[in-house]
Amino acid sequence: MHEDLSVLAARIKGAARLTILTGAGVSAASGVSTFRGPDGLWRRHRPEDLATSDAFGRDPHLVWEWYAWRRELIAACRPNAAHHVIAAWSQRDGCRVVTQNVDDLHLQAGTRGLVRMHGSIWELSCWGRCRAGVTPWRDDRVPMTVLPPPCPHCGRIARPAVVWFGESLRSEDLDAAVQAAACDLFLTVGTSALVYPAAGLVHAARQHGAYTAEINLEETPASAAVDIAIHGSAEQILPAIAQLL
Ligand code: BJW
Repeated sequence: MHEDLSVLAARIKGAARLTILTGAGVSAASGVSTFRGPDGLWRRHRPEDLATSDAFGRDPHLVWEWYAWRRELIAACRPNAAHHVIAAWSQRDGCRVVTQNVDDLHLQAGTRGLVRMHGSIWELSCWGRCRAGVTPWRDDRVPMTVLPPPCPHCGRIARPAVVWFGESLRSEDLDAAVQAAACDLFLTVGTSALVYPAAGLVHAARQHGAYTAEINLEETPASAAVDIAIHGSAEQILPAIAQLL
């Protein structure tokens, strides 16, 4: 294990273009639930009931109750050691951080130039797609007293500005993520590597000739594809690597 950490540390030191892709595992030590796995959100709820536009169209109140509950839980969470190490690395020229997480803990930790592929649970947009409400606005009120909350521009209902299954990513976020895959070192941390297009980025990076690495508690579909897979928790492995730099 120590040898793997030294190898990865040397690669990080030498990479002019470092891209880090993160998933829910990075926020697990902060107390934010992951989606899959024994305690994951999808063990208790079916994604198709809560994380699709069809579900929202059927029952916006139910979907909003779930998001309001998650916002309350996340509001009590703080960035952990993994977020802080990534934030420090993000200050380097050529380092890009792409996250699937909607909790904004990377931003709280001070990560520079973050790409949020799946949006933010702290932003809303207009479900009716009114002209002003297409651009997400910040709303960090906790608890939410009126569900569903109204769009402040047109009075129709607002939705969480997150990306649900079957929805396209915002083109600027997708473009930035795809560009970030053109790098020297691609590090994927704490993601099950099941959800596309994020899961395809490691393969794109390989095609660009990047050295690829994964940090995860367990094997994922990316493990066999990367140059080095380190099994362990992000909040322990990343600080250990940072010490070696
Ligand atoms: C630790 C740890 C610790 C724990 N340390 N590690 C190509 C092939 C097949 C399917 C598709 C495809 N292209 C598109 C699709 C369809 C779909 C998809 O990917 N489906 C698959 C599931 C099969 N994708 C989409 O629909 C996407 N849209 C799209 O592609 O648009 C174009 C299109 C439109 C129409 C048709 C076709 C294409 C959108 C995906 C949106 C995902 N949205 C969610 C919800 C966000 C809002 C919310 O939070 O409510 O995003 S789903 C959920 O999964 C969330 C996450 O960001 C995402 C990824 O999860 P993540 O982060 O990997 O978490 P987990 O829980 O899965 O894994 C945690 C990992 O951490 C585990 O491995 C643990 O071991 C590890 N871990 N503790 C280190 N301490």
